[in-house]
Amino acid sequence: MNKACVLGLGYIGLPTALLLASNGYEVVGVDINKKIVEMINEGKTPFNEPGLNELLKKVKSNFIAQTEVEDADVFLIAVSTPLEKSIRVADLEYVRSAAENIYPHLKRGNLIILESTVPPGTSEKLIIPILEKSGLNVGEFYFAHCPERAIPRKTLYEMIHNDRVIGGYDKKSAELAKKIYSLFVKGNIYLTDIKTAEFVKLIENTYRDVNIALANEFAQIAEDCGINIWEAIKLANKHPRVNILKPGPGVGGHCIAIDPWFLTENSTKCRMVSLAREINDSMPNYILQIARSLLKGIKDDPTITVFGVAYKGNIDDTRETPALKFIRLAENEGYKVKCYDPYVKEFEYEILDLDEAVKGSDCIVIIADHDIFKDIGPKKIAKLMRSKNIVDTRNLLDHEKWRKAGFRVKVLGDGKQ
Ligand code: SAJ
Repeated sequence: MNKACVLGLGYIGLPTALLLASNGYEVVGVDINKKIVEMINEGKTPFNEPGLNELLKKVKSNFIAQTEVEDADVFLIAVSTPLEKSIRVADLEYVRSAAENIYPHLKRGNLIILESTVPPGTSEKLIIPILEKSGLNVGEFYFAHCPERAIPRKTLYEMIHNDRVIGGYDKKSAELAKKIYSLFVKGNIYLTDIKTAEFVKLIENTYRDVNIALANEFAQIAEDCGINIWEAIKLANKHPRVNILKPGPGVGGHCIAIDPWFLTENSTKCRMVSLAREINDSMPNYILQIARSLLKGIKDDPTITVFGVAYKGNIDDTRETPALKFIRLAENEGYKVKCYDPYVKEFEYEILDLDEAVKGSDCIVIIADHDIFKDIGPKKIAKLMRSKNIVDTRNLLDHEKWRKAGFRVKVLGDGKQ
């Protein structure tokens, strides 16, 4: 087996394809988006990820991007699985279509690996039957699910160093997939059945979502109790078995804000799972409540400046960002909203430069915790703003410095202020 066809050249598919190519595979990367394919073939990556550009240049001789699937020994599916938001059901159209595009090329002995996150049972109920339209039965071709685990900004590092879980249709499928991942994975590789692997991925992200929800609830309780949650969490985490996560303006990103809902498709017992989602989804409303208290009395075009529209700090990714909900809610209440984000190039709202974004504004609200915000001097900003208010939802800034420059500062979860 030495030729792979990777379907989906996004945040997971592209780095995986390049890692395979840099480890001896001849790789064809497939994406339906012509623009992305052209960019990649010109040696440019469509998103920022440390090390990815360099890797793309390195594998030039045995990697090509194109829009059509072709024959290969291994087919790896890494397309996205969005959520149909109004009904909270996985939209499996892209994985379904990937399988439809693969089956005409399937030959006995080929291996198909699904990396995309799916509700438990999807591989067996939906994907394998499509692949069997090739006239081959699973067993004649091999099938494995190996959910991705890499975090943006550290994707390549984590793809190489994290442990992986592989669910195989049978032992041979799992072993074949393991052999391929072993080419670049330095972590341990654990084998199981397909449905368990699908479930494991979902409970990993749900675990994080529930724990962020707990931190967000603690932040609100702390405010009621006159406690600073950031100090309290730091102290609680000195306990050897406690590790409370950080409160914030809500959970974004393509995975944690979505995957927990996939668990709810086959079970009616997802109470904590759903509640955590709702708590995290309500955080933009809570942050607006804080901003509203600072903006009281400003009648003439009250204006909010959002710092950081990315879904988290130091990245340019705005998928499912809580900033969007915050902005919509603020606009619905009649606030004018301006955005500043030094990382993000494309967003539903115009991204302004710093001076323009704060000029005439009444309140800064930090949504994404970009470290670069710590270097901003409050004195200069104070001169440009109409009213000097700031809401720090990430406990990012040196608050004393901002207070000295005349700002009223509200920190999420600080009941002492
Ligand atoms: N967040 C908080 N408080 C925290 C940690 C995170 O509010 O203490 C927020 C972030 O600001 C962000 C969201 O949660 O809006 C998610 O960020 P994240 O860093 O927790 O995770 P992602 O979405 O970037 O990546 C996750 C990872 N999953 C886990 O850590 C269990 C990653 O390993 C997965 O590969 C990825 O989802 C995925 O693609 O499934």
